Amino acid sequence: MEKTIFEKIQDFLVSLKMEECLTLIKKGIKEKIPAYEMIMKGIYEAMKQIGEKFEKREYFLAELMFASKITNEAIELLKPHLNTALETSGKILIGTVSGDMHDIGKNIVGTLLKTSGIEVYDIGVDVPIEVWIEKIKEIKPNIVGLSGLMAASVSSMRNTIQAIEKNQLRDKVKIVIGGGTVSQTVADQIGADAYAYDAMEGLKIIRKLLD
Ligand code: B12
Repeated sequence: MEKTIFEKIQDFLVSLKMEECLTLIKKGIKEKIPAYEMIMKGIYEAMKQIGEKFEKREYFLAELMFASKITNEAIELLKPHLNTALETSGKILIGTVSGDMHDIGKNIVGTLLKTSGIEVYDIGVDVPIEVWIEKIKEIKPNIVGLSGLMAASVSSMRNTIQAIEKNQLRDKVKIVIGGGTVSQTVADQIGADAYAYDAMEGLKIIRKLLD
């Protein structure tokens, strides 16, 4: 059986064939394959496989960095083709916590939320606690989304939430966490309101919190 376009995107991305991967995505766009599906069934699945290769020491940092370059370029190509809701329904401040530079997952979540009508303020990676506080005061988001992929990010998340409490901002925002090393248990332990396993679940949870 011939492989689906999503499987082909996965194959090109996992084998780090940048030009082939981006050309296929452009073809998918032309053929009106839903952009969101190309992200979730193609890119997201490929990044999981790349993560496994890193764990098995088949891939090293150079390969990971190149894969993230391809991923970010692919998402830029797909962004304009994600359906966008017309009305905005709330604001989220999203970023990767202090000490952590991983941003592919956060970027996917941000893109998906944007297309569903949520105003997204992405403050980047390795965000210091003071910046979270300053931005919460300035933007007054309904939701704060903390992303973190490393074991050390759990304590960064906890410290960020404690600072939000200390600054008397905790009752003004709902806090959602996501990323490889976190879970519902972690969310309960560090005082977040919710945990999301992936972008789609994040969207559902955030929509519920905004109701
Ligand atoms: C790509 C990658 C990198 C790239 C990152 C590029 C980039 N621009 O992001 C590079 C090469 C730079 C990198 C660097 C490092 N990495 Co790295 N990296 C990865 C890898 C392979 C994939 C991560 C990824 O992008 N996944 C794909 C995305 C789509 O998935 P995701 O992030 O989980 O996001 C989804 C959900 O979690 C959720 N989500 C995520 N955030 C949020 C937020 C909210 C609010 C919500 C609702 C949902 C949500 O939705 C997303 C979409 O569905 C992982 C392995 C893995 N299995 O995860 C290691 C991994 C995270 N890295 C790891 C390590 C150790 C490092 C380095 C320290 C390596 C080194 N020795 O230098 C450095 C860290 C630098 C730093 N200070 O951050 C470890 C962490 C181990 C640990 N438990 O602490 C991992 C787990 C690999 C491993 N098994 O050892 N890495």
